[in-house]
Amino acid sequence: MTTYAAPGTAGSIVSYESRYDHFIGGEYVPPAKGQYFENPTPVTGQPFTEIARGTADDVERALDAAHGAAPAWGKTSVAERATILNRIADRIEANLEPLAVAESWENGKAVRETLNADIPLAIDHFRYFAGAIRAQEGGVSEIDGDTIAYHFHEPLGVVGQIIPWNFPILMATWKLAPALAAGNAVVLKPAEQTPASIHVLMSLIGDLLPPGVVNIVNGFGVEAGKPLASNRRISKVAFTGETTTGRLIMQYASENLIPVTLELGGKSPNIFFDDVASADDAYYDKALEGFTMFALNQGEVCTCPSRALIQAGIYDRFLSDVTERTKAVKQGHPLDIDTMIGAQASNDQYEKILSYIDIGKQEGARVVTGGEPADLGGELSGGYYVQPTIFEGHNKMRIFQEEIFGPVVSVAKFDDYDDAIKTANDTLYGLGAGVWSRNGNVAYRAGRDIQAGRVWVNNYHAYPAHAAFGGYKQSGIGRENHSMMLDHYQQTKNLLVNYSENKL
Ligand code: TXE
Repeated sequence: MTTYAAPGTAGSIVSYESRYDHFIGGEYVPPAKGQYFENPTPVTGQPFTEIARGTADDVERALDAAHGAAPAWGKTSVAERATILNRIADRIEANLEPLAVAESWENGKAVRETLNADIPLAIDHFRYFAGAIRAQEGGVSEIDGDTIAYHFHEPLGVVGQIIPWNFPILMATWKLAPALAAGNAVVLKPAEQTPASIHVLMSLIGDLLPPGVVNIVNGFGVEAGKPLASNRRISKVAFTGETTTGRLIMQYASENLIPVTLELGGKSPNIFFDDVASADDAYYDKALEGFTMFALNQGEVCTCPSRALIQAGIYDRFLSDVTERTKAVKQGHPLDIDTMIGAQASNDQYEKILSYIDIGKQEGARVVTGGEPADLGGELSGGYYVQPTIFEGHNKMRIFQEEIFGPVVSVAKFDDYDDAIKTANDTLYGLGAGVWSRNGNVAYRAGRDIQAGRVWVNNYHAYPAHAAFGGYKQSGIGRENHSMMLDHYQQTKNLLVNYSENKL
């Protein structure tokens, strides 16, 4: 068994600074108001570093730097930008283990996930957008024999980005890679729960970018996020977070008439049709695994398959098998490579999840397994651990309708195809969904009938860089990943040229 040494202890491959300022114009800048806040690790609940508490003055300073850098950056050749993005990817790859440990320590997630998913996906994302911008072409329309309409892609200029705490480095990457590829300068605000991971990342890649192209302002939502999102000096705002916060971001943006992309909450259905259990084979095993993915990343995923719908014919057997599988999920120290589920990212999130577990019990849902905080003893007693929990109930319950964002799945039975689709779509959200069937026609039709931006068929929780990701309904606006994301960071210049030398 491998256990990485905790940052700050002997043998650790990560050392955090004792304090992180803002990263502005290529250097570390103390907060204008001189205030800092403590950053605890959810692994033990103990503070491990302190962070500059950003305010509007810091945002303005970062915007000054970004505006200073944007014109030159926007004029670099795509080959040059692609080379820089590839260098960033290489630098991250060379530091995969320290970054994985840094993110686990700050967020509480299992290091096997950061090593095998979060950081490799971030590397691939930078490489993908390096390629996508090289491959992008403009358009030419022949209006008549003398007149041509050229369509050029131009950057927006300076963009604002606000990210959450559930995948700090990957969420920063999803925002930064397309924005930089398209030639924009950025001011990014990390979540107040996980800013240090972003600074560990910037300490590794900051020197690869011209000063001012990427600026990081730390701080809280209203104090630092609002002055950024509502600022007249940004040309676009990209946000990932809660749906209610997304509404505010859109209000701010409407004042300045700038575009928004929003990745918001979800309550994703994961549907298992009867034929899943027609044989006891590798496919059935994969489906069981697909169910337990509700606990992946401690359930702190906007596409968490938090509503499992199981067809009546296999209901008892399937629920029994997935319950055994869920009980076998190893919960423990996030830096132990065998750990499958670690700590919730913050005390607030821990309390929120436990309150939803209480709500589920009060609503009359049956706890099939879990349903309690997990006390792992020793130094982990101060951390934020929750048992993977399966509830059985019905889709009108709050635990089926509201985003819990924890390792909690609510299970209901369905009779036939129409019943499954009706229940799946009976939600405010439309971010992700899963469909499990050996019958290609059923799987295809269900995939088309579910109102969600991403439907996984016979798999779940895969996030390749070249597959579009985003929400229907109240799960958001716009898409991330895929080359179509470049559209959200560019504007089209149309040059309408008449080459005739004759009089009009
Ligand atoms: O989200 P917020 P929180 C959901 C999840 C979670 C809940 C609350 O259900 O339990 O949201 O999490 C910044 N102007 N998701 O409170 O507040 C904030 O500082 C500008 C789903 O963390 O939306 C942080 O950087 N910015 C989600 C970011 O917004 C503001 C991931 C997200 O914080 C702001 C995270 C304001 N007025 C939570 N208020 C997903 N879709 O994956 C806050 N912020």
